[in-house]
Amino acid sequence: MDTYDLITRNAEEVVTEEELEALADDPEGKRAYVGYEPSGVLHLGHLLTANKLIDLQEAGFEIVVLLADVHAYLNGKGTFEEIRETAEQMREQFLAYGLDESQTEFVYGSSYQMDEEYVLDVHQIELETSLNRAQRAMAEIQSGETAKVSHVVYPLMQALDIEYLDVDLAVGGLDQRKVHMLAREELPSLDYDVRPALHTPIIADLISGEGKMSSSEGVTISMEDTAEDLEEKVNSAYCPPTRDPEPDEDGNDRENPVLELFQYHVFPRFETVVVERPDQYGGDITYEDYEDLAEDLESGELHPADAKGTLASYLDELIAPGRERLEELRS
Ligand code: IYR
Repeated sequence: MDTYDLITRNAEEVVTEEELEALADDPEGKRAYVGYEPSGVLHLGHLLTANKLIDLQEAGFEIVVLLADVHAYLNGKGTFEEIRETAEQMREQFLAYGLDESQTEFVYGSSYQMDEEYVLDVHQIELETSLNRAQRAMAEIQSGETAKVSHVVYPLMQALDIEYLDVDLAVGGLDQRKVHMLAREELPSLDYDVRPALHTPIIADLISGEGKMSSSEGVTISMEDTAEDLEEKVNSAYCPPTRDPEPDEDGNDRENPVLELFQYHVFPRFETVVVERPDQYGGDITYEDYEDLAEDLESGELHPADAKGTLASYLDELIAPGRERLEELRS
């Protein structure tokens, strides 16, 4: 796979393609980052962006993981002390999951976000940005019903992080796009450069196949799940054997969470996927790419129960090292 294809595979949106192409032409020593509000246990939402970080490492990028402790605090996620404690666990789980330690720098937001220079820049960008704009940028990130003053400072700081961490690329879920757009618009007013952004999709809820899968709503899969939990969750997942006849507004006719998990979580991390079946049901099938598996499921060649069993065991393999690390940390 060429570098551009590798770094953009499974991305929902790239802003802009030309800027990403320029990075792909010369990736050595380039820096890409994702920020995470610390939480004790990683779930699939975190792992989706982590998969992209692993692709970027394979392409030669250096990775910065921002442990966004101040942002979590501004978003009402707990006391500063509590947040700091979970950040360390988060770092350990990312490393266990497969980020290459020698190519990953973990940075606490609080290590520079209280510096005088940063704080003055926050105030300058506050002066440049309308209240309305900042609130809109937070619509998909804000936790809690009531918008607090902290919620409008949050996206402005996230925009500045791009400059202060000296990164060439900002990565995030599609829920981060409005913050990245705000950054592209406002950083030049502080004489800082615009950087490209890459957004991963939001995966459908496991059970309904709609909306987003996150820890706060619906069912998600996390680093804490045992093999049995995974089997149970995957077995109850929505998995229509045929394509949805009514595409959603993006023209997507395939909101099958089982297929999405194969596409975004399993195939990027395994060269081949083997569905084990007894001989009387056709024997094992080996897939080298996602499309072949999706076609077989949709044509009836692959039974949803076999797809689900296979999915649960590959997910188990992916999360087992992180799950073990968490157990060690807690004992
Ligand atoms: N807004 C992110 C957390 C975050 C991301 C980046 I990139 C930052 O520079 C700061 C915070 C979230 O919703 O988790």
